[in-house]
Amino acid sequence: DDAGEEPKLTDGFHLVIDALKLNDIDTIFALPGIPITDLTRMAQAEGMRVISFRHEQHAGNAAAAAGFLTQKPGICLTVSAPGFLNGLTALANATTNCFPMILISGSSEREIVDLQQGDYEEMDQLAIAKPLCKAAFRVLHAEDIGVGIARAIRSALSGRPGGVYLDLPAKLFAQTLDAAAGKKSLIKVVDPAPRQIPAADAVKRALELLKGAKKPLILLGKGAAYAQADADIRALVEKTGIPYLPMSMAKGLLPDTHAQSAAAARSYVLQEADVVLLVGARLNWLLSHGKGKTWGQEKGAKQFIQIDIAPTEIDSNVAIAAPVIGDIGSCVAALLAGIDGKWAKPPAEWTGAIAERKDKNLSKMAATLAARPSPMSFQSALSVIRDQVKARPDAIVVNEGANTLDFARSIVDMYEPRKRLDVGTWGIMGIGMGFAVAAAVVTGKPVIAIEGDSAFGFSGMEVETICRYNLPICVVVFNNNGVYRGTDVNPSGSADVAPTVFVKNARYDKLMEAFGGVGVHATTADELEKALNEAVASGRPTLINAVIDETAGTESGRITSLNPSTAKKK
Ligand code: FYN
Ligand code: ADP
Repeated sequence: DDAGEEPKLTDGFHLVIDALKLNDIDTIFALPGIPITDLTRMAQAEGMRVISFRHEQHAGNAAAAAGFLTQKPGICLTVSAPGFLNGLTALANATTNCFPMILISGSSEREIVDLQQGDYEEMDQLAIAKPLCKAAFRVLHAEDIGVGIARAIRSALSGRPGGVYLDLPAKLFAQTLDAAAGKKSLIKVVDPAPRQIPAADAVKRALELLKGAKKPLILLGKGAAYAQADADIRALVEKTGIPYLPMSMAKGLLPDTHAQSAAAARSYVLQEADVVLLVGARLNWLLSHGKGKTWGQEKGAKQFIQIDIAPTEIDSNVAIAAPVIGDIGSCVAALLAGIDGKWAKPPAEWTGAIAERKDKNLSKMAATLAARPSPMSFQSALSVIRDQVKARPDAIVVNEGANTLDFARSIVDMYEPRKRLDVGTWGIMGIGMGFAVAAAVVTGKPVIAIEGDSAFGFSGMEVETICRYNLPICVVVFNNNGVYRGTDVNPSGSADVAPTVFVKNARYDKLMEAFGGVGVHATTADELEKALNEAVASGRPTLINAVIDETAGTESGRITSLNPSTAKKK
């Protein structure tokens, strides 16, 4: 035997880690367990950041938010069956939001699963994931790991971003391969999100329509925030002089205090505009499907220009007169190229009418914010947060709830792009702590999570995660003793409280203290202000239990009308 050395081997574990690292993915949001516990250990040993959660849904939400913030697919790693299912909610939500993420789940042995012989955590995960995400793959052989990861990355990032499922059966991790062959099998994905240049005639059609508008409006969505074309988007707004409206996660693309923001005249501009340029925003329920009273249908038809990377989005709800298909960076640049010094700004009649509405709403708002009622109102508490964000525009705001969401959206001004993460397209509760952890981990900036007390409950246990990694997150729980408010009464006479009511006067701050963070019980705006200042300045994990008037809050906030009410006569 003349072999001097044993051949160097690698294994499935290391090929997964090496493939991710080769593609500049340095963080995994995970929950260890069979069969991926060693994968988390080894990933950490190999220099990756492994953030380990208490429930997979929050690891998944963290991966989704990381994807939105960085344009790299966020990675969520879970165990099989139940862990996979917990992560799947986040994967489906990411896909709905057009955020790139990859859910990697360990799974049971194919031979047993496919014969349904009852394996440990048996489940045909690939089949279940498929209809809920953008793409789904399974890797059976270690030499295919490189291809599997490459396909997952490309699927998540190219075209309309979304969630991808990658199924890795337990046996795969232990498989060995010659190290050199293993290395050669990995793929560094070149140009994972290729630019898509819009057609010249589509750009021309859009510019002509925009030029002829008497009451033009630009509507910016979270696709525009994701695209990281901030300077060109701002230039498009400013060079055309067209008023713009940001969807909630597009707030801050231009500062909310910008003279051209029509946010405080939202109803008016939606009703009155004649030509609307949509940039990375879908005409879904959040925009009343582009029709009806919200859009002033009785005042005559609107014409839409829509920039989107997904051609099938066009005409999904109403006719789109000028679709511009491509990536937002390329599309906005192409429009800008057609806007010269001779571009006529919109008529003063239009901008003047908006300014008038806006001023009225702004001064109404200023009056409510100045009040200092006891107990605190949503507005008085939010005015404190508004001032803090003004002082620290680099801070990231996470926001969920019903009233807490709706009030915060209009009260807390944002000044920089991608600083606001919220319930998104589904209006989902439970994103709070997952999004907050991701925001802190990938940006290192202070995070302020503005949470309804109900919304917080969905991910509350992750305060332990926040403390464990010592993240600069300040959670403010708007505690009004229940879902929507705390005053509902059980009409039946039985001992149970009403379904929307929680334990009264709960102390969420103690939850943070239990894990070594700072807990503050704030009953006045001054107490809230002091605690928030300290939290942001120190970067210590903090939870402020902000006591809000339990009678405050309407059913479902500003979307009350979505609650069905019976047509049956009482
Ligand atoms: C906005 N407004 C302001 C300001 N900003 N007034 C003064 N100052 C400022 N800075 C005004 C604005 O003109 C509107 O008044 C009103 O405040 C509300 O504005 P908002 O919040 O932008 O608009 P609206 O109508 O609530 O928006 C519709 C929506 C939004 C569907 C896009 O509600 C939304 O994103 N909802 C998500 C809800 C959700 O997911 N909930 C979670 C589930 S809760 P007018 O112009 O007078 O109308 C389960 O129960
Ligand atoms: P909002 O909820 O803020 O209105 P949506 O999530 O409805 O925003 O819309 C985002 C849209 O942006 C989606 O239709 C998506 O296809 C599109 N989009 C996402 N990223 C890009 C991109 N880089 N270029 C073009 N369109 C994009």
